[in-house]
Amino acid sequence: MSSREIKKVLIANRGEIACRIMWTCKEMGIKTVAVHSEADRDALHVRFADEAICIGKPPSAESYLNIPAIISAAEITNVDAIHPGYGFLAESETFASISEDCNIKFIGPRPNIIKMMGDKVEARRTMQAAGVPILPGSPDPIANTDDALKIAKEIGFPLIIKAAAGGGGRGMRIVRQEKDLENQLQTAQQEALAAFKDGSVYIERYIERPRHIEIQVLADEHGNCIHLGERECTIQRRHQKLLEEAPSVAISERLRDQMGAVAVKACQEIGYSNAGTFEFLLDEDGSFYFMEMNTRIQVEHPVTEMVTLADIVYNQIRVAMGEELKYRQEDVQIVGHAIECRINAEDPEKFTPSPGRITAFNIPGGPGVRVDTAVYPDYVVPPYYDSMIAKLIVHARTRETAIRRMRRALEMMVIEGIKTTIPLHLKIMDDERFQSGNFSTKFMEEMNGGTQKTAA
Ligand code: MV4
Repeated sequence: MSSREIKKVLIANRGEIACRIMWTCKEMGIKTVAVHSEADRDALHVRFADEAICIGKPPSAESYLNIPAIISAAEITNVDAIHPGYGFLAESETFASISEDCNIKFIGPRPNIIKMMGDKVEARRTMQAAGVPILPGSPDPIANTDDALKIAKEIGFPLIIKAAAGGGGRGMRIVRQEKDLENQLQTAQQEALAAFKDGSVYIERYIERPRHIEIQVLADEHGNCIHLGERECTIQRRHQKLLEEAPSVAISERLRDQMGAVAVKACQEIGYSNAGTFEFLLDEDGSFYFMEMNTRIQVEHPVTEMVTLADIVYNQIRVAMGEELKYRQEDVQIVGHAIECRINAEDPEKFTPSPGRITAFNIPGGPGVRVDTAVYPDYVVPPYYDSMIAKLIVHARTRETAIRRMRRALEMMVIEGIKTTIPLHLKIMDDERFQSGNFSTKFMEEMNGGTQKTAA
Protein backbone atom coordinates (compact mmCIF):
# COMPACT_ATOMS: atom_id res chain seq x y z
CA MET A 1 0.00 0.00 0.00
CA SER A 2 2.17 2.84 -1.29
CA SER A 3 0.55 6.26 -1.10
CA ARG A 4 3.40 8.42 -2.38
CA GLU A 5 6.42 7.68 -4.48
CA ILE A 6 9.86 8.94 -3.56
CA LYS A 7 12.12 9.02 -6.61
CA LYS A 8 14.42 11.86 -5.62
CA VAL A 9 15.64 12.91 -2.17
CA LEU A 10 17.43 16.05 -1.01
CA ILE A 11 19.83 15.38 1.86
CA ALA A 12 19.86 18.43 4.12
CA ASN A 13 23.15 17.56 5.74
CA ARG A 14 26.88 17.01 5.18
CA GLY A 15 29.69 14.67 6.17
CA GLU A 16 29.40 10.97 6.92
CA ILE A 17 25.64 10.97 7.49
CA ALA A 18 24.93 12.62 4.12
CA CYS A 19 27.02 9.89 2.45
CA ARG A 20 25.37 7.19 4.57
CA ILE A 21 21.90 8.32 3.43
CA MET A 22 23.07 8.34 -0.20
CA TRP A 23 24.31 4.72 0.07
CA THR A 24 20.76 3.57 0.74
CA CYS A 25 19.17 5.92 -1.80
CA LYS A 26 21.45 4.45 -4.48
CA GLU A 27 20.51 0.91 -3.46
CA MET A 28 16.85 1.86 -3.72
CA GLY A 29 17.27 3.51 -7.15
CA ILE A 30 16.43 6.91 -5.69
CA LYS A 31 18.15 10.02 -7.13
CA THR A 32 20.02 12.23 -4.65
CA VAL A 33 20.50 15.97 -4.31
CA ALA A 34 23.29 17.32 -2.09
CA VAL A 35 23.30 20.78 -0.59
CA HIS A 36 26.58 22.29 0.54
CA SER A 37 28.23 25.40 1.87
CA GLU A 38 31.05 27.29 0.16
CA ALA A 39 33.47 25.45 2.48
CA ASP A 40 32.21 22.05 1.29
CA ARG A 41 32.74 22.30 -2.49
CA ASP A 42 35.22 19.41 -2.33
CA ALA A 43 33.20 17.36 0.16
CA LEU A 44 32.45 13.72 -0.63
CA HIS A 45 28.68 14.11 -0.24
CA VAL A 46 28.78 16.63 -3.09
CA ARG A 47 30.68 14.22 -5.36
CA PHE A 48 28.42 11.26 -4.52
CA ALA A 49 25.16 13.03 -5.26
CA ASP A 50 23.43 13.11 -8.63
CA GLU A 51 23.03 16.88 -8.25
CA ALA A 52 24.53 19.42 -5.86
CA ILE A 53 23.50 22.94 -4.94
CA CYS A 54 25.49 25.54 -3.00
CA ILE A 55 23.27 27.03 -0.30
CA GLY A 56 25.49 29.64 1.33
CA LYS A 57 28.55 30.68 3.24
CA PRO A 58 30.64 28.37 5.45
CA PRO A 59 29.01 29.10 8.85
CA SER A 60 26.11 26.66 9.46
CA ALA A 61 23.71 29.52 10.22
CA GLU A 62 24.14 30.71 6.63
CA SER A 63 24.01 27.31 4.93
CA TYR A 64 22.99 24.04 6.62
CA LEU A 65 20.62 25.93 8.93
CA ASN A 66 19.28 28.23 6.20
CA ILE A 67 15.73 26.97 5.69
CA PRO A 68 14.77 29.22 2.73
CA ALA A 69 17.97 28.28 0.87
CA ILE A 70 17.40 24.54 1.41
CA ILE A 71 13.71 24.67 0.47
CA SER A 72 14.64 26.65 -2.67
CA ALA A 73 17.20 23.98 -3.58
CA ALA A 74 14.50 21.32 -3.08
CA GLU A 75 12.04 23.24 -5.27
CA ILE A 76 14.58 23.87 -8.06
CA THR A 77 15.61 20.20 -8.18
CA ASN A 78 12.04 18.99 -7.84
CA VAL A 79 12.67 16.42 -5.10
CA ASP A 80 9.91 14.32 -3.55
CA ALA A 81 11.38 14.26 -0.06
CA ILE A 82 14.01 15.71 2.27
CA HIS A 83 16.15 13.59 4.60
CA PRO A 84 17.49 15.81 7.40
CA GLY A 85 20.10 13.41 8.87
CA TYR A 86 21.08 14.36 12.45
CA GLY A 87 21.97 17.75 13.93
CA PHE A 88 21.33 20.93 11.90
CA LEU A 89 17.56 20.99 11.08
CA ALA A 90 16.77 17.36 11.92
CA GLU A 91 14.65 18.28 14.93
CA SER A 92 13.28 21.59 13.71
CA GLU A 93 9.50 21.60 13.76
CA THR A 94 9.61 24.70 11.54
CA PHE A 95 11.71 23.00 8.88
CA ALA A 96 9.56 19.86 8.89
CA SER A 97 6.30 21.80 8.58
CA ILE A 98 7.61 24.14 5.87
CA SER A 99 8.76 21.11 3.87
CA GLU A 100 5.35 19.51 4.15
CA ASP A 101 3.62 22.83 3.28
CA CYS A 102 5.69 22.83 0.07
CA ASN A 103 4.49 19.31 -0.65
CA ILE A 104 7.91 17.83 0.02
CA LYS A 105 7.83 14.80 2.34
CA PHE A 106 9.93 15.30 5.47
CA ILE A 107 11.57 11.95 6.29
CA GLY A 108 10.81 11.86 10.00
CA PRO A 109 7.85 12.03 12.38
CA ARG A 110 5.09 14.62 12.11
CA PRO A 111 6.06 18.24 12.98
CA ASN A 112 3.85 18.36 16.11
CA ILE A 113 5.65 15.27 17.49
CA ILE A 114 9.05 16.89 16.88
CA LYS A 115 7.86 19.99 18.73
CA MET A 116 6.50 18.02 21.66
CA MET A 117 9.71 16.02 22.15
CA GLY A 118 11.74 19.24 21.93
CA ASP A 119 10.04 20.41 25.13
CA LYS A 120 11.48 18.03 27.73
CA VAL A 121 8.77 18.85 30.30
CA GLU A 122 6.01 18.07 27.83
CA ALA A 123 7.84 14.96 26.63
CA ARG A 124 8.06 13.71 30.22
CA ARG A 125 4.36 14.36 30.81
CA THR A 126 3.34 12.69 27.53
CA MET A 127 5.51 9.65 28.18
CA GLN A 128 4.18 9.22 31.70
CA ALA A 129 0.63 9.31 30.32
CA ALA A 130 1.65 6.67 27.76
CA GLY A 131 2.87 4.32 30.50
CA VAL A 132 6.61 5.01 30.28
CA PRO A 133 8.38 5.11 33.67
CA ILE A 134 9.78 8.56 34.51
CA LEU A 135 11.83 9.72 37.50
CA PRO A 136 9.97 11.43 40.35
CA GLY A 137 10.08 15.18 39.71
CA SER A 138 8.20 18.32 38.77
CA PRO A 139 5.21 17.83 36.45
CA ASP A 140 5.57 21.44 35.20
CA PRO A 141 8.39 23.96 34.84
CA ILE A 142 9.57 25.32 38.21
CA ALA A 143 7.90 28.68 38.95
CA ASN A 144 10.01 29.90 41.90
CA THR A 145 12.14 28.82 44.88
CA ASP A 146 9.09 27.80 46.97
CA ASP A 147 7.92 25.59 44.13
CA ALA A 148 11.39 24.02 43.93
CA LEU A 149 11.48 23.47 47.72
CA LYS A 150 8.09 21.77 47.61
CA ILE A 151 9.27 19.33 44.90
CA ALA A 152 12.56 18.78 46.77
CA LYS A 153 10.59 17.83 49.91
CA GLU A 154 8.72 15.20 47.89
CA ILE A 155 11.65 13.62 46.06
CA GLY A 156 14.61 14.36 48.38
CA PHE A 157 18.28 14.98 47.57
CA PRO A 158 20.33 14.71 45.45
CA LEU A 159 18.22 16.15 42.66
CA ILE A 160 18.97 17.52 39.22
CA ILE A 161 17.70 20.70 37.56
CA LYS A 162 17.39 20.49 33.75
CA ALA A 163 16.43 22.99 31.06
CA ALA A 164 13.03 22.31 29.45
CA ALA A 165 14.42 23.40 26.08
CA GLY A 166 17.72 21.60 26.73
CA GLY A 167 18.79 18.07 26.14
CA GLY A 168 22.14 16.42 25.70
CA GLY A 169 23.33 17.63 29.08
CA ARG A 170 23.47 21.38 28.51
CA GLY A 171 22.37 23.56 31.43
CA MET A 172 22.06 20.81 34.04
CA ARG A 173 22.65 21.41 37.76
CA ILE A 174 23.01 18.75 40.45
CA VAL A 175 21.85 19.85 43.91
CA ARG A 176 22.91 17.81 46.94
CA GLN A 177 21.61 19.90 49.85
CA GLU A 178 18.65 22.19 50.48
CA LYS A 179 20.85 25.21 51.20
CA ASP A 180 22.15 25.18 47.59
CA LEU A 181 18.75 24.89 45.95
CA GLU A 182 17.84 28.59 45.56
CA ASN A 183 21.23 29.48 44.14
CA GLN A 184 21.44 26.56 41.74
CA LEU A 185 17.89 27.16 40.54
CA GLN A 186 18.74 30.74 39.60
CA THR A 187 21.96 29.71 37.87
CA ALA A 188 20.16 26.98 35.93
CA GLN A 189 17.40 29.37 34.84
CA GLN A 190 19.94 31.98 33.72
CA GLU A 191 21.97 29.40 31.81
CA ALA A 192 18.86 28.02 30.14
CA LEU A 193 17.76 31.51 29.11
CA ALA A 194 21.21 32.32 27.69
CA ALA A 195 21.57 28.99 25.85
CA PHE A 196 18.02 28.38 24.59
CA LYS A 197 16.25 31.77 24.94
CA ASP A 198 13.91 29.94 27.34
CA GLY A 199 14.57 29.96 31.08
CA SER A 200 12.16 27.11 31.94
CA VAL A 201 13.67 24.36 34.07
CA TYR A 202 12.36 21.22 35.75
CA ILE A 203 13.53 18.95 38.57
CA GLU A 204 14.14 15.20 38.74
CA ARG A 205 15.54 12.80 41.32
CA TYR A 206 19.25 12.41 40.53
CA ILE A 207 20.69 8.97 39.80
CA GLU A 208 24.31 8.82 40.88
CA ARG A 209 25.78 6.07 38.68
CA PRO A 210 23.38 5.41 35.81
CA ARG A 211 23.92 3.79 32.46
CA HIS A 212 22.62 5.48 29.33
CA ILE A 213 20.59 2.92 27.39
CA GLU A 214 18.52 3.78 24.34
CA ILE A 215 15.91 1.83 22.40
CA GLN A 216 15.66 2.16 18.61
CA VAL A 217 12.11 2.12 17.26
CA LEU A 218 10.65 2.02 13.75
CA ALA A 219 7.04 3.01 13.17
CA ASP A 220 4.98 3.29 10.00
CA GLU A 221 2.05 5.64 9.34
CA HIS A 222 -0.50 2.84 9.86
CA GLY A 223 0.07 2.24 13.57
CA ASN A 224 2.62 -0.57 13.23
CA CYS A 225 5.71 -0.24 15.39
CA ILE A 226 8.69 -2.43 16.30
CA HIS A 227 11.86 -1.95 18.31
CA LEU A 228 15.37 -3.02 17.28
CA GLY A 229 16.73 -3.53 20.77
CA GLU A 230 19.02 -1.28 22.76
CA ARG A 231 22.26 0.63 22.37
CA GLU A 232 24.67 1.07 25.25
CA CYS A 233 25.76 4.74 25.20
CA THR A 234 27.13 5.15 28.71
CA ILE A 235 30.70 5.99 27.72
CA GLN A 236 30.69 9.73 27.15
CA ARG A 237 32.83 12.72 27.93
CA ARG A 238 31.42 16.21 28.48
CA HIS A 239 28.06 14.85 27.30
CA GLN A 240 29.60 13.80 24.00
CA LYS A 241 29.30 10.10 23.28
CA LEU A 242 32.63 8.46 22.55
CA LEU A 243 31.62 4.91 21.73
CA GLU A 244 28.44 2.86 21.61
CA GLU A 245 27.62 -0.84 21.66
CA ALA A 246 24.76 -3.16 20.85
CA PRO A 247 23.59 -5.07 22.78
CA SER A 248 24.35 -3.78 26.31
CA VAL A 249 25.94 -6.15 28.85
CA ALA A 250 23.55 -4.63 31.41
CA ILE A 251 20.37 -5.69 29.57
CA SER A 252 18.90 -9.17 29.87
CA GLU A 253 16.58 -10.52 27.21
CA ARG A 254 13.72 -10.01 29.63
CA LEU A 255 14.64 -6.35 30.29
CA ARG A 256 15.08 -5.72 26.55
CA ASP A 257 11.60 -7.08 25.87
CA GLN A 258 10.21 -4.97 28.69
CA MET A 259 11.90 -1.69 27.65
CA GLY A 260 11.09 -2.37 23.99
CA ALA A 261 7.43 -3.05 24.75
CA VAL A 262 7.17 0.19 26.74
CA ALA A 263 8.70 2.17 23.84
CA VAL A 264 6.50 0.54 21.20
CA LYS A 265 3.32 1.10 23.21
CA ALA A 266 4.23 4.78 23.74
CA CYS A 267 4.83 5.24 19.98
CA GLN A 268 1.44 3.77 19.21
CA GLU A 269 -0.31 5.96 21.77
CA ILE A 270 1.20 9.21 20.52
CA GLY A 271 0.97 8.30 16.81
CA TYR A 272 4.72 8.27 16.26
CA SER A 273 5.99 7.47 12.76
CA ASN A 274 9.43 6.90 11.20
CA ALA A 275 12.63 6.07 13.14
CA GLY A 276 13.02 7.24 16.72
CA THR A 277 15.05 6.63 19.85
CA PHE A 278 13.99 6.44 23.49
CA GLU A 279 16.80 7.47 25.83
CA PHE A 280 16.65 5.85 29.25
CA LEU A 281 18.66 6.07 32.44
CA LEU A 282 19.26 2.60 33.86
CA ASP A 283 19.74 2.49 37.62
CA GLU A 284 22.07 -0.01 39.32
CA ASP A 285 19.01 -1.97 40.55
CA GLY A 286 17.79 -2.49 36.95
CA SER A 287 15.05 0.18 37.00
CA PHE A 288 14.82 2.30 33.88
CA TYR A 289 13.49 5.82 33.45
CA PHE A 290 12.64 7.90 30.38
CA MET A 291 15.05 10.74 29.71
CA GLU A 292 14.39 12.07 26.21
CA MET A 293 13.16 10.95 22.82
CA ASN A 294 15.17 11.68 19.69
CA THR A 295 13.03 12.10 16.59
CA ARG A 296 15.84 11.59 14.07
CA ILE A 297 18.33 9.03 12.84
CA GLN A 298 21.21 8.97 15.29
CA VAL A 299 24.98 8.98 14.91
CA GLU A 300 25.20 5.54 16.55
CA HIS A 301 22.52 3.81 14.43
CA PRO A 302 25.11 1.49 12.74
CA VAL A 303 25.59 -0.70 15.83
CA THR A 304 21.88 -1.53 15.67
CA GLU A 305 22.12 -2.18 11.93
CA MET A 306 24.99 -4.62 12.49
CA VAL A 307 23.25 -6.75 15.12
CA THR A 308 19.80 -6.74 13.45
CA LEU A 309 20.80 -6.67 9.73
CA ALA A 310 18.24 -3.88 9.30
CA ASP A 311 18.95 -0.80 7.15
CA ILE A 312 17.41 1.96 9.23
CA VAL A 313 17.60 4.57 6.45
CA TYR A 314 15.83 2.16 4.08
CA ASN A 315 13.06 1.74 6.62
CA GLN A 316 12.82 5.50 7.12
CA ILE A 317 12.34 6.06 3.39
CA ARG A 318 9.87 3.19 3.01
CA VAL A 319 7.60 4.38 5.81
CA ALA A 320 7.87 7.94 4.47
CA MET A 321 6.43 6.56 1.21
CA GLY A 322 3.42 5.41 3.22
CA GLU A 323 4.39 1.74 3.12
CA GLU A 324 3.76 -0.61 6.01
CA LEU A 325 6.70 -1.97 8.00
CA LYS A 326 7.97 -5.20 6.46
CA TYR A 327 8.89 -6.85 9.74
CA ARG A 328 7.05 -7.84 12.87
CA GLN A 329 8.67 -7.90 16.28
CA GLU A 330 9.16 -11.69 16.05
CA ASP A 331 11.32 -11.15 12.94
CA VAL A 332 13.84 -9.01 14.86
CA GLN A 333 16.79 -10.96 16.21
CA ILE A 334 19.90 -9.62 17.88
CA VAL A 335 22.94 -11.46 16.49
CA GLY A 336 26.43 -11.01 17.92
CA HIS A 337 27.91 -7.80 19.27
CA ALA A 338 28.73 -4.46 17.63
CA ILE A 339 30.89 -1.55 18.81
CA GLU A 340 31.23 1.90 17.26
CA CYS A 341 34.11 4.29 17.95
CA ARG A 342 33.62 7.91 17.00
CA ILE A 343 36.79 9.21 15.37
CA ASN A 344 36.99 12.94 15.92
CA ALA A 345 39.47 15.44 14.52
CA GLU A 346 40.47 16.41 18.03
CA ASP A 347 43.43 16.59 20.31
CA PRO A 348 42.60 13.55 22.48
CA GLU A 349 44.27 15.09 25.55
CA LYS A 350 42.69 18.53 25.43
CA PHE A 351 39.57 17.64 23.43
CA THR A 352 40.02 20.74 21.29
CA PRO A 353 39.25 20.61 17.53
CA SER A 354 42.08 19.69 15.18
CA PRO A 355 41.04 20.70 11.65
CA GLY A 356 43.41 20.66 8.68
CA ARG A 357 44.72 18.56 5.80
CA ILE A 358 44.61 14.77 6.04
CA THR A 359 47.97 13.76 4.58
CA ALA A 360 47.57 9.98 4.89
CA PHE A 361 44.39 7.95 5.22
CA ASN A 362 43.83 4.21 5.44
CA ILE A 363 40.51 2.53 6.13
CA PRO A 364 40.71 -0.87 7.86
CA GLY A 365 38.91 -3.82 6.28
CA GLY A 366 38.46 -7.48 6.99
CA PRO A 367 35.54 -9.43 8.44
CA GLY A 368 33.00 -7.50 10.47
CA VAL A 369 34.44 -4.02 9.88
CA ARG A 370 32.41 -1.03 8.69
CA VAL A 371 33.61 2.56 8.29
CA ASP A 372 31.17 5.43 7.87
CA THR A 373 33.11 8.48 6.75
CA ALA A 374 33.22 11.33 4.26
CA VAL A 375 36.93 12.06 4.33
CA TYR A 376 39.65 10.94 1.91
CA PRO A 377 43.41 11.43 1.40
CA ASP A 378 44.34 15.11 1.01
CA TYR A 379 40.91 16.24 2.23
CA VAL A 380 40.98 19.38 4.36
CA VAL A 381 38.77 19.11 7.47
CA PRO A 382 37.04 22.50 7.68
CA PRO A 383 36.91 24.27 11.06
CA TYR A 384 33.22 25.21 10.82
CA TYR A 385 31.43 21.98 11.67
CA ASP A 386 31.33 19.01 14.02
CA SER A 387 34.73 17.40 14.54
CA MET A 388 33.53 13.81 13.97
CA ILE A 389 35.18 12.67 10.74
CA ALA A 390 34.59 8.92 10.80
CA LYS A 391 32.84 6.12 12.64
CA LEU A 392 34.61 2.80 12.95
CA ILE A 393 32.13 0.00 13.56
CA VAL A 394 32.93 -3.67 14.18
CA HIS A 395 30.69 -6.70 14.49
CA ALA A 396 31.63 -10.12 15.90
CA ARG A 397 29.96 -13.09 17.50
CA THR A 398 30.85 -12.09 21.07
CA ARG A 399 31.70 -8.86 22.90
CA GLU A 400 35.20 -10.14 23.64
CA THR A 401 35.90 -10.79 19.94
CA ALA A 402 34.38 -7.45 19.01
CA ILE A 403 36.79 -5.67 21.37
CA ARG A 404 39.76 -7.55 19.86
CA ARG A 405 38.52 -6.72 16.38
CA MET A 406 38.09 -3.04 17.29
CA ARG A 407 41.59 -2.88 18.69
CA ARG A 408 43.19 -4.21 15.50
CA ALA A 409 40.93 -2.04 13.32
CA LEU A 410 41.92 1.05 15.31
CA GLU A 411 45.58 0.09 14.91
CA MET A 412 45.12 -0.23 11.14
CA MET A 413 43.15 2.97 10.74
CA VAL A 414 45.72 5.53 9.62
CA ILE A 415 44.89 9.23 9.74
CA GLU A 416 47.87 11.57 9.46
CA GLY A 417 48.14 15.36 9.35
CA ILE A 418 45.56 16.00 12.07
CA LYS A 419 45.06 14.70 15.61
CA THR A 420 42.28 12.20 16.26
CA THR A 421 40.62 10.29 19.09
CA ILE A 422 42.05 6.96 17.85
CA PRO A 423 44.66 6.75 20.69
CA LEU A 424 41.91 7.43 23.24
CA HIS A 425 39.79 4.57 21.88
CA LEU A 426 42.79 2.21 22.04
CA LYS A 427 43.14 3.14 25.71
CA ILE A 428 39.47 2.38 26.32
CA MET A 429 39.75 -1.02 24.56
CA ASP A 430 42.64 -1.88 26.93
CA ASP A 431 40.77 -0.76 30.06
CA GLU A 432 39.75 -3.58 32.43
CA ARG A 433 36.55 -1.88 33.50
CA PHE A 434 35.51 -1.46 29.89
CA GLN A 435 36.36 -5.08 29.16
CA SER A 436 34.34 -6.29 32.16
CA GLY A 437 31.37 -4.15 31.11
CA ASN A 438 31.10 -2.81 34.65
CA PHE A 439 30.91 0.95 34.06
CA SER A 440 28.68 3.98 34.56
CA THR A 441 28.49 7.51 33.13
CA LYS A 442 31.48 8.29 35.41
CA PHE A 443 33.69 5.88 33.38
CA MET A 444 35.90 8.50 31.69
CA GLU A 445 36.55 10.31 34.97
CA GLU A 446 37.48 7.02 36.61
CA MET A 447 39.61 5.58 33.77
CA ASN A 448 43.30 5.39 34.78
CA GLY A 449 42.39 6.13 38.37
CA GLY A 450 40.79 9.47 37.59
CA THR A 451 43.65 11.14 35.75
CA GLN A 452 41.30 12.19 32.95
CA LYS A 453 39.89 15.51 34.12
CA THR A 454 36.44 16.47 32.96
CA ALA A 455 33.90 19.19 33.69
CA ALA A 456 30.73 18.39 35.71
C1 MV4 B 1 20.45 12.58 34.60
C2 MV4 B 1 21.48 11.94 35.34
C3 MV4 B 1 21.14 11.42 36.57
N1 MV4 B 1 19.89 11.56 37.06
N2 MV4 B 1 19.23 12.69 35.13
C4 MV4 B 1 23.13 13.86 30.84
C5 MV4 B 1 22.67 14.04 29.44
C6 MV4 B 1 21.26 14.48 29.56
N3 MV4 B 1 20.48 13.98 28.49
C7 MV4 B 1 20.82 13.96 30.88
N4 MV4 B 1 21.99 13.56 31.59
C8 MV4 B 1 21.90 13.01 32.82
N5 MV4 B 1 20.67 13.08 33.39
C9 MV4 B 1 18.97 12.20 36.33
N6 MV4 B 1 17.74 12.35 36.83
C10 MV4 B 1 22.74 11.83 34.75
C11 MV4 B 1 22.96 12.39 33.51
C12 MV4 B 1 24.30 12.27 33.01
C13 MV4 B 1 24.60 11.42 31.93
C14 MV4 B 1 23.61 10.67 31.31
C15 MV4 B 1 23.93 9.84 30.26
C16 MV4 B 1 25.24 9.72 29.84
C17 MV4 B 1 26.23 10.46 30.44
C18 MV4 B 1 25.93 11.31 31.50
C19 MV4 B 1 26.95 12.03 32.12
C20 MV4 B 1 26.64 12.86 33.15
C21 MV4 B 1 25.32 12.99 33.59
